[in-house]
Amino acid sequence: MKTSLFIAAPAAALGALALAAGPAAAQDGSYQASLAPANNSGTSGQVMIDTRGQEATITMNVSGAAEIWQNAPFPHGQHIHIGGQGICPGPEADADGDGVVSSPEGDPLAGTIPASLTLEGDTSPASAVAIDRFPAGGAYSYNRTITLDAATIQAIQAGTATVEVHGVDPNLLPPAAQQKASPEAPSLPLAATLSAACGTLTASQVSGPMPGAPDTGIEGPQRTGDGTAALADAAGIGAAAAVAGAVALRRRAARGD
Ligand SMILES: [Cu+2]
Repeated sequence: MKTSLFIAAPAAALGALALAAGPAAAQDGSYQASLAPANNSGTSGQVMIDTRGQEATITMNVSGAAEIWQNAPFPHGQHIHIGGQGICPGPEADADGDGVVSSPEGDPLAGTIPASLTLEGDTSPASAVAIDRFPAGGAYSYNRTITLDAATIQAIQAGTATVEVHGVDPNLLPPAAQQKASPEAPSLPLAATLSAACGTLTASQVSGPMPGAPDTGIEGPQRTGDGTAALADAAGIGAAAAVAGAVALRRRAARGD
């Protein structure tokens, strides 16, 4: 297929859809967050979450993270947080003045943990500090499909869910914080569980890959992040435009735009 033939059509279609798009919540969706450094960590990253029912495929890329801990790759606990304000806490959340924002200090803003983004096994809050089952090292990629509970899906859709990566190089912390134990895992130093990067999940502008759609796209998009497929049908927009749109979206997703 020559996609160049379709460049104009999807642009027009998407423009019309933007006007038609209402607040209707899609059951399935694509969400993303940019992880910004917390606690002077220098850690940042990107998160993409594609939901299908309560199944969520989570893709993360993290860099600038603490590299070594006890002569091994530094483990980085990572979670979805909900039930707060969907805000990543800044330095002003440091209630005890030790120069860092601990999880108890930050959780009223970021929320508490409904899901631990482990590499394998349990993903419940019980695995929040299961440091032997999290990614480790200074830079990593993560991909896993897990089941989320209804409250978590709801929070993600509402824009009140955050993703946090934990574990900061102790050398980057103020002296007062270097000596402390972790509030959530007293056998670990505070640095091991401090938030290192955080981002608020928001609906993606562009839907993620559509694994259910055949390459020809004849049947049209199987799912989108914002219900554009349903709207396309409702608006009576031609199948060719929908197909071309799907191709364009997939290409953009493949490029990582
Ligand atoms: Cu967390």
